Amino acid sequence: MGTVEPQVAADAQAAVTDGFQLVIDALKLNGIDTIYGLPGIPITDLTRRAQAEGLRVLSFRHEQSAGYAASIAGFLTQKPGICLTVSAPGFLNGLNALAHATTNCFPMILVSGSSEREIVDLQQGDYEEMDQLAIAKPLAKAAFRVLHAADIGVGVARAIRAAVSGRPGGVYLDLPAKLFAQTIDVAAGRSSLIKVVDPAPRQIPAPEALERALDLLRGAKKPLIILGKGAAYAQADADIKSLVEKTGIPYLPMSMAKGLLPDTHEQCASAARSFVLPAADVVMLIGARLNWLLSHGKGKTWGGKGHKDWGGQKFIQVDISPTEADSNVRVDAPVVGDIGSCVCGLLAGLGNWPQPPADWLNAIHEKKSANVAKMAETLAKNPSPMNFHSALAVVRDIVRANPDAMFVNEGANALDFTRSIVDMYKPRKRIDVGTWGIMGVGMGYCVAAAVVTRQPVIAVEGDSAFGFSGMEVETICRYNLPVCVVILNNNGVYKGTDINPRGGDVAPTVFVKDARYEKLMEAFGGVGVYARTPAELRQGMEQALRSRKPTLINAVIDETAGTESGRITSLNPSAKKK
Ligand SMILES: Cc1ncc(C[n+]2csc(CCOP(=O)(O)OP(=O)(O)O)c2C)c(N)n1
Ligand SMILES: [Mg+2]
Repeated sequence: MGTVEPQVAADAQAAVTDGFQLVIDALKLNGIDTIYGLPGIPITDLTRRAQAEGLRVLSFRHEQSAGYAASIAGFLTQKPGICLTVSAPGFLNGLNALAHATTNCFPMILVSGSSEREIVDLQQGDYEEMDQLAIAKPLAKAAFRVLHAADIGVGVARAIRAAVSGRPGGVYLDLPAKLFAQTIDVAAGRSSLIKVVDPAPRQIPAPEALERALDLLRGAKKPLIILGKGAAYAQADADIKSLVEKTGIPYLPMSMAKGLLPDTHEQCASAARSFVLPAADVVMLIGARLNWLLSHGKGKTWGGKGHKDWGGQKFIQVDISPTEADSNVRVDAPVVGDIGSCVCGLLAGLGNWPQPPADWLNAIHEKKSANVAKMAETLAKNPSPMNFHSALAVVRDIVRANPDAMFVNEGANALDFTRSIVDMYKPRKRIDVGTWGIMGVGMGYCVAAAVVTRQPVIAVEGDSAFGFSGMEVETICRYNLPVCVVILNNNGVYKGTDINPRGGDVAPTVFVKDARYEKLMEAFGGVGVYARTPAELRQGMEQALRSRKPTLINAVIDETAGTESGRITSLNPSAKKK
């Protein structure tokens, strides 16, 4: 019988599982197949074992990029994007993305290893000592710590529910080093795991709220619909399109809602934005908040006399959160529920819907036509050096020809001009700086967009914006992702012409002149293109989309072309001083 003994021992050994394994099992059980992270103590073996178990583990050069990737994966998939970091400094590098996810309502879980509780709590100076849970809490929708292997299932389940239910957000999950090596009985481990049932339950709006909203909208003389990224997140594309088309109401897409209906749709009022906002009498917000991006629903943008005066509009607000209404101005008809259920309810109640008054539609049409014609004239010019417009006329054509490509955008002028010039044709294609106007999301977004959608990715980046995540071009090359980065290079932040009046150092907004960013991509085996004309840019982009090779096009833009802060010059305190 002696020969059987090793088998018994092996069985006995196999009859336990550990913290590493339970974390992996819990994620897999809940359909999570990708981890965005950066290895090191105490999570290196978690990344190795996750990969060995068939999870896709994408390693970044900086946790911030991994975090942004996870956050946008959450936006695109409605499943929490997982960012995995080491303790203290790694955790802090990921924290920006966690806060970004919470602010933008993207479901994400920052999973971070942490140091020994006993030492951290007595502040005895552990390796990478930090009370991470306390620091994460105010920046996250929820924050949890797991101390026992048997609780990993509950911890992961709670994190998933918190991230995706109701208004989605960033969740922090703290896993101390000791947890990973803890062993428990395999059967007990298995039964401790939870497959989350209905993680983001539908929230049905009240019938009277729908009726109130429809009554208000029906009586409007100058109705307007504003679609926010909450509407894009909801994946209720067909119903949203149907609601807009059946009501015949003009609509404005917020930046990341572009493409929910094609920007070329006849009801799209983007080209007449500064006309419709002050003129509208009833505005229905769908998954859009009245924050700074909509001038808080008041002030001159909305036809108010002073910069804080109400313009007289009545608002209908369709939102998942009951506390969103009245955040800035009175909301006369809040409709609270998930966007899909709300839009479905509104559609059901339309009945014999009267089309909006013709004079309203005609006035918008007139403004639109005039502005579109003016823009066409500007875009047709071919100045030398190239400016934002002549470069973006090329990008606009390429996106029109490749409507399935994902589109990443950050910068100031590089953002604002692109948003207004480059039309989107399909939902959730455009991903950008979001609620905060944050720089640094670029390359992380590119990685996640390529991995999640398997579509080619086009990124239009300011040269400053690109710098925040530029090292991730190595990540893009390593995973051989079909990403075409276009840097609109104007030698600096806003423009490259500032002068330091004292001489010596260059001005704070100015970079090295004629920097050759394309060589960064070549350094890792990708394709670099130096483009000084629209024709060279077009050729580079077409080639990149054909080859699906990682490509970086350094598009040289007139360094005098930008304006201070792009389109938000008015937020600069110096502008307020006047
Ligand atoms: C994390 C972060 N840091 C700083 C800023 C301030 N900021 C706004 S736009 C911008 C860069 C603008 O320059 P660039 O990307 O080159 O765009 P350009 O206007 O030159 O086209 C900066 C630094 C920010 N928004 N986010
Ligand atoms: Mg610039």
